[in-house]
Amino acid sequence: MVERVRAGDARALARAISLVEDDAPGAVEVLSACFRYAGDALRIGVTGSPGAGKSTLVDRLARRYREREETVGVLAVDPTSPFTGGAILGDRIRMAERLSDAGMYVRSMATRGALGGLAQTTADAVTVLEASGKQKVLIETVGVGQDEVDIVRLADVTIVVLVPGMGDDVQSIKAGIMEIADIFVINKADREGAERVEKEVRAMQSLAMKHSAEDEWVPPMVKTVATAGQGIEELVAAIDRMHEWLSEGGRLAARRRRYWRERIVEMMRVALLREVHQHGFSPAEIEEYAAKVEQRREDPYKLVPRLIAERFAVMEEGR
Ligand SMILES: Nc1nc2c(ncn2[C@@H]2O[C@H](COP(=O)(O)OP(=O)(O)O)[C@@H](O)[C@H]2O)c(=O)[nH]1
Ligand SMILES: [Mg+2]
Repeated sequence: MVERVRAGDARALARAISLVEDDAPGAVEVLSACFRYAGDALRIGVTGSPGAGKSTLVDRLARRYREREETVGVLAVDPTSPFTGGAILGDRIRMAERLSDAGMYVRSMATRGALGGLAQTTADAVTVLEASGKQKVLIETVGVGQDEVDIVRLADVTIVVLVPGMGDDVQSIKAGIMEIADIFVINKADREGAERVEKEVRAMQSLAMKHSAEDEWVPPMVKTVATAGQGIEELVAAIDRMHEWLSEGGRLAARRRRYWRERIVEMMRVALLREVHQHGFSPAEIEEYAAKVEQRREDPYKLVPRLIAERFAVMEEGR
């Protein structure tokens, strides 16, 4: 399967990502095989409020890269509508015309992975996309919860999409998004108030920059009208500049190391949880402990460490 993925076979790619998404048997082997061929793509995260125009932008960016004859993988992560699939369906239709292009692969991720969560599943899907030789991987995600911030961390370049008339949203940008933004896009610049958003972000930037180091990247601001393809060229140029900057002095490597520091710990957590699940602790057993704790026949603060110690003993014996 991995050989076919590497050859760019879209069906094999789809199957491999599904395998990973479902955490099906063989998923780890596929990922491990893919990992050897991953790491060469530029990962571009696009985040922002629902309706900001992320999908429209991603579609435009993807087209532009295809014009430059670069291969593109797109992951649209939208945890806000896992059941109705509203936005996701829209994305699919919009992207459908690109399905016949072998140099491009588009995928919606709407499921939450069993133990690792959406961020891990997305990261794993990116690994598969990279193994397929995609040069640019675009990851679209709604910038709301922690899961989404974790998804963005996996990107080499993070684009934060803002729109005029957000009002209080600018306050929430201050909170977290300011730190993760490498490039600001002010989309829907055809609407009233684009200048105001720009001014507000610049004001926040100049405050933040008083504390920043000399050689730090100053996130540029690009105004776009995604629906009309306006500003896309400037955005692509900004991404290229960021890519160049990252490539100098080992910055990209440092960024990815920082990511892996967190990811490895997260993978350990998941691996441990998996061990715990696999070595007993059936729901019935948990139910029994729950009842005992509720009846105050067990102290959970003593019970859990004891159970863990017992389980580790079992794991050791199993080796
Ligand atoms: N006026 C205007 N509408 C836009 C622009 N970009 C996207 N839209 C529209 O905004 C809506 C949401 O776009 P979409 O890309 O699905 O946003 P997402 O939820 O962030 O992915 C759609 O109806 C788009 O056609 C823009 O630059 N100007
Ligand atoms: Mg979207």
